[in-house]
Amino acid sequence: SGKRLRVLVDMDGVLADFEGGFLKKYRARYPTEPYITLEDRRGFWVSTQYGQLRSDLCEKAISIWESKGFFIDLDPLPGGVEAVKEMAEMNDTDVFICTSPIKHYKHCPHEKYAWVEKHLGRDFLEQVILTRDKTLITGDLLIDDKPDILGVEPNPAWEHILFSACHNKHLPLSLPQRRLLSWSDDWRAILDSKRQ
Ligand code: UMP
Repeated sequence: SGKRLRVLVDMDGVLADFEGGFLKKYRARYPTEPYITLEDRRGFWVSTQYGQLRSDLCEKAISIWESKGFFIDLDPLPGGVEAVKEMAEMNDTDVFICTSPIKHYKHCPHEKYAWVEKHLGRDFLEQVILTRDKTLITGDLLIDDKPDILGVEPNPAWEHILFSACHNKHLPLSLPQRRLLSWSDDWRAILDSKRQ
């Protein structure tokens, strides 16, 4: 009983394998340039770490996700699509996919919708929220791999659950922040902990 639970689920790094897709296409396009293995990734911004490796590699990295086909070609992360479908079928539960498009808008917003249609079905397009500021969106939970989710709202409605990724797994968890280690981890218990 009580009110419905609203869960916001991030896309890149949570449902779609942004890091794996990036590295594969970067190495194919720039086979002679240095790269950062997923094991050595640190920090949310791929472009920042590539820029630290060599300054011109920042824009080469950016060229990868600004290219046509980058976002639609991302593989689903293990268990993510299944978890979101199961969540959406749960009683008193609303699920939204909350994702920030890149500012180079030629391909990304279109391909994010196309990815949802391809992997979750046409009806799921109703659940897509594209925003550059997730603090404005109300929800009980936001499952996201970005450690710091900031915007104009200083007190967002949601509790941020940090979804583990190659770039954040070494970070000490700033209490009381909770983590979801993968979609094999107990996401159902996290949802239940927020129900009235
Ligand atoms: N992104 C960048 N630069 C990076 C890494 C990611 O612009 O170095 C993009 C990819 C996603 C967006 O479109 O940022 C992150 O969106 P969220 O995962 O926070 O929704």
